[in-house]
Amino acid sequence: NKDFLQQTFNELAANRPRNSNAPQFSYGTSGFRMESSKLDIPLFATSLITVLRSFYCSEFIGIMITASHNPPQDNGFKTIEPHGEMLPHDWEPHVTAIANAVYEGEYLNFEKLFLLIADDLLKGVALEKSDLKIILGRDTRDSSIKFSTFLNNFFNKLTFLNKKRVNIIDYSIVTTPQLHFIVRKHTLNAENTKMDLPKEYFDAFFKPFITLLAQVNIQSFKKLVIDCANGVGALQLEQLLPLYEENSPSLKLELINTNYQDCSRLNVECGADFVKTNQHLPSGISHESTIKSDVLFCSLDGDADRIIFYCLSKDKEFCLLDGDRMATLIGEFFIEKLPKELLSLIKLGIVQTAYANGNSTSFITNDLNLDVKCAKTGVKNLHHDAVENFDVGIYFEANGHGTVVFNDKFINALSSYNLKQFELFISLVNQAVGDAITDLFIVVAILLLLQLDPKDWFKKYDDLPNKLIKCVVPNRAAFETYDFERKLSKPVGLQEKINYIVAETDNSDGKNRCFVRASGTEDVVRIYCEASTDTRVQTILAKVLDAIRKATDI
Ligand code: G16
Repeated sequence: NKDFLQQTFNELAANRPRNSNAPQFSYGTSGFRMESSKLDIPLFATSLITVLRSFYCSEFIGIMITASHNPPQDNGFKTIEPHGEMLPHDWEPHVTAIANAVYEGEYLNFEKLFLLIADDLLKGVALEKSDLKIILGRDTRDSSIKFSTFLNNFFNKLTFLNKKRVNIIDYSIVTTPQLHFIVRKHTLNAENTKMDLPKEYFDAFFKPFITLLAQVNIQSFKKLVIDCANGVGALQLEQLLPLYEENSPSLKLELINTNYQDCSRLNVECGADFVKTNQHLPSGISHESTIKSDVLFCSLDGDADRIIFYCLSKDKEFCLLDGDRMATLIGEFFIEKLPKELLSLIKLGIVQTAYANGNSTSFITNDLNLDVKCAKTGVKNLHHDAVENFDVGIYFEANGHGTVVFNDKFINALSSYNLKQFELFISLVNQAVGDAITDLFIVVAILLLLQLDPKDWFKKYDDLPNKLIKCVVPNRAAFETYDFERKLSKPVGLQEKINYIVAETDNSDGKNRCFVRASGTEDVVRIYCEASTDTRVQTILAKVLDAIRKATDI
């Protein structure tokens, strides 16, 4: 297959500059992600690492084509492991290296590089016995169809040339968490043929949700308005709604921003990222909804892997119920519903990132008395830390991306108590990955089981005023961090300036906090700041922005 691979790579790389101006690709926070016209080489690199990974694991490997919260013109790819996790950290540099093959004379050094990597990674793997097993999924973006067609053609051609058995299962348009779920299901069930994904997914999570709803008295709120970001979440929830209504629950569901057919509207003025960053309602919320006080709102993002809740106070003020609030709510629910004796046997804790509001971290430590860990941005990092540190690990990024993971020790301990409703509750959790739809079920179930009004959920603690902004810089790779991304080691001298700005702005209560890091999904650096007043936040941000501009000569 060597010639075929080299030829494909050369074709895709035909326009790649031969000098140091060639773009540098990086398999970042969530795989490759950028403006879709630049993605040909990253797509090829992703398909090759998937081939190697499938041979290595001798199992199905998934590829999801999505740029999630990014604007409609972007796209991206990430691979999914047999049990639903992300690509292992130590394989990331290899896929990055393949994408960054450079010219040696007339030819790209791709072939040499790829063979070296393949030899190294597949040492000791009995290749003659392994078949290629790949599962594909995509979001609703226009460019996703083109990439999906390339992958299908490419893998099929590989079969033909290599006389290997290739099993490609294409699930077409799915949410990212659904693809994680189905890859895991194929592996666990040793299933080699296409499954009925909507049925499997809804049987696993939706049926227990309906059963739970039938057991509770719906009082704390009467309606849930779901902003679908004009993405794939709309398509999936529209299939679910009639089934939901068949059971005539007294909690009404209303879907808004459901135009997934028009990709130009994806994530525009709506969706989880928009609501969290701007801290206000998305477009499409009806006046009628906002005047009623018993309405809870939520927003999914473009591929339905994150969710943000919000409600309006009696004075119609916007109350954001973000990932920090979901983590604390779930923590509180476990503490309240599990017997003390059981809690004393297990390690229950929460994983956050540097973006977590300082007051949420204090609430976890001081009010919930739970252990809290900080991880680098990226659910893969939080997932890892939750599994490594806790028997029940609750992990959420402030942006609404997260889930809960349990180990066998917890499940065994739980089984010795007769807690049927709690067992039903934990079956709502998609442990493979953060999932907006199952997180929706979890949060609604907890609010109803605790009879907690969303406004009272909001009053559990006060967020410190905060703001997250973006800044376009000439080269975001020049920004390097340490201490879980809370400090910059490069550009040299910038961290000292940020420290000075944070200290010189009125900081009598020591609450000022500001950090800068390069995004792994957008071509920007992100600046986060929190303090006791909005004025302090604005002052710090303006000065830090200025310091970044000077440090990068914009
Ligand atoms: C992805 C990751 C998240 C991360 C977000 C922003 O979300 O899965 O873990 O928080 O990007 O990352 P960054 O700040 O590096 O751009 P999504 O929903 O876009 O897949």
